[in-house]
Amino acid sequence: MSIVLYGHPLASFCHKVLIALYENATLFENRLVDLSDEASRADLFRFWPIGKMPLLRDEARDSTIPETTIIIEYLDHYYPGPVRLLPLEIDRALQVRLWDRFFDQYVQVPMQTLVSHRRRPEGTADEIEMAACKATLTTAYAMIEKQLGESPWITGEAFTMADCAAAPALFYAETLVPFSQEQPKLGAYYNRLLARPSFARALEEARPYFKFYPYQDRLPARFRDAAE
Ligand SMILES: N[C@@H](CCC(=O)N[C@@H](CS)C(=O)NCC(=O)O)C(=O)O
Repeated sequence: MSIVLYGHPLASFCHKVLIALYENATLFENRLVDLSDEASRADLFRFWPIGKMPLLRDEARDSTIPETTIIIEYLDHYYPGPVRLLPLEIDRALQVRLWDRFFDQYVQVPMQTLVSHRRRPEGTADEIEMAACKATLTTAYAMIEKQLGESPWITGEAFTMADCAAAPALFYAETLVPFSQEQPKLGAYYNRLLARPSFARALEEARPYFKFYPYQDRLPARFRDAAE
C-alpha cells in the first residue's frame, strides 16, 4: 500500500489524522509504533528524529510527511476525496488553518502537558504550570463557545481539518477540565464530534488501550467500561 501511517491508537494527534483518512475512505496501512520497543521506535525515528507521532510515508512519491496539519493538507491535495478538509477559497481556508492551530496549540498542548504531569513521579508535578494549562483550557472553551454560533462545525457548515483537530483535543481535555453547563454549544459540538463516524471509528480502535490513559476513570462512561 502506498500510504503508511506510523502512530498509536491512543494518541490524540494520531486520531486527528485518522479522522481525515476515514472521512475520505483513503486506503492506508496503519503501522503501530511502540515507543518502549527499540525496533519499533527506530522504525519511526529513522524518518523523523523528533520522534513525534503520527508520521505519514507515501511510498509512491517517496515522501515523508510529519506534523498532523501538514499531513492533512498533503492528503487533501494528493489524495482528495468527497470531503474537502481545506476549502479552496482563501478566506475560508485561513479560518480553517487558524482553528486547526487553535485546537493544537491551546487545547491539545495544555491537555498533553497536564497528562504528562500526571505521569511524573509523585510530588514532582509543577503546580504552577498545571494551573496555567487549566486556565488556557478554560479560556479556549469560552472562545469555542463563542465561535460556534449557530454552526454545526467550528468554521461553519462544512466539516474540515479544524474539526479533525478539535475532536481528539476536546475528547481528552474534557477529562481534565470539564465543560461548563453554561457552554451548551461546546457540549453539543463535542457530542456531534463523538457521533461523527470517522472519530467514532478511531475511538473504537483506541478502546483496548484506554486502560493506559491515566484519567481513564473520567472518560465517557462507554469507554470507561472498556478500561476496567
Ligand atoms: N505537532 C505535532 C505533535 C505530535 C505529538 O505531540 N504526538 C504525540 C502523540 S499524541 C507524541 O508523539 N508523543 C510521544 C512523545 O512525545 O514521545 C503534530 O501535530 O504532529
